[in-house]
Amino acid sequence: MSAVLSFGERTLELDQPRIMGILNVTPDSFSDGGRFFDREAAAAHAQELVAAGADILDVGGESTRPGAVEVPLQEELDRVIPVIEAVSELGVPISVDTRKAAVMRAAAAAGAAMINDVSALEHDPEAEATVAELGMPVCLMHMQGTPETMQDNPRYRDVVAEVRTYLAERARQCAAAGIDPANLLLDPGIGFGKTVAHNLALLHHLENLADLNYPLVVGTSRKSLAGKLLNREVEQRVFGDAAVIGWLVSHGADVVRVHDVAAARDVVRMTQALATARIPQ
Ligand code: 7PM
Repeated sequence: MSAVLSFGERTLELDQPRIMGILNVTPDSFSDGGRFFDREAAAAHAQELVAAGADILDVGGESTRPGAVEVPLQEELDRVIPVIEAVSELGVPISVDTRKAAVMRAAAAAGAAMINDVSALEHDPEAEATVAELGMPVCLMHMQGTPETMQDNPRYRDVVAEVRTYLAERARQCAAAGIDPANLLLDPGIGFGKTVAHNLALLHHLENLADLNYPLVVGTSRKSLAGKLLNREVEQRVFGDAAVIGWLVSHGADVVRVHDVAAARDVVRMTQALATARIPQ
């Protein structure tokens, strides 16, 4: 039996790999010099992602790229809340990528239906209780260190075992804090305090994480994995990323978090057709 995510009256069955489209809310896409993201531009981009086959839209106003410093609360609110309001009527659940409880609350009030926290609800001491109260699905992601310094010298004794143990433990703690286990999704956090070798090991052993029996989210889109392995600039990573998505969905990923939704949709369909093929009678 496949898991089902429930977003208020809407549900999303994870009977096939689902696509989480990343909605751009970066400061360089701000029209007025940096404070308020252009609602029209966001809505247009969101519509494209949905038309291309996105099952969930992920809106994040906090850059967690390596070296990034924390965004002040008000600035993060100014970035994401107008965008969530503008896109929450598209018929697709909206996830908010944030580590702050106040942003989670405001995003939910603006129409968000899911929380995506790269700190697995550890950054803000109020986050666990907030998510328990909101009663929404939440993605718990593994990260070693903090975005500012995480890529300086990532080290593990056994990256697969450590990420697995961490995610299992966070799931247990979140359930103890009152979050319905049916609302938990797990994510190995590709690129978050990990070298290319660490990322490859996690992807190679993805089944190890899939068998924790929570829906598994994985995001590799445009990350330095394909960048370093193939020596490609950000805009030239589509084929590398497509290969990774094929691997992910044939090794237990339930949700792939991507920028290029149309490419991901095709890869998911082809991989599913291959994985479920039978000899015709
Ligand atoms: C700049 C560089 C901005 C990198 C943003 C990023 C993940 C995530 C991100 C992930 C989940 C990106 C990252 N990555 N949430 N948020 N899983 N659940 O490449 O892998 O989008 S931010």
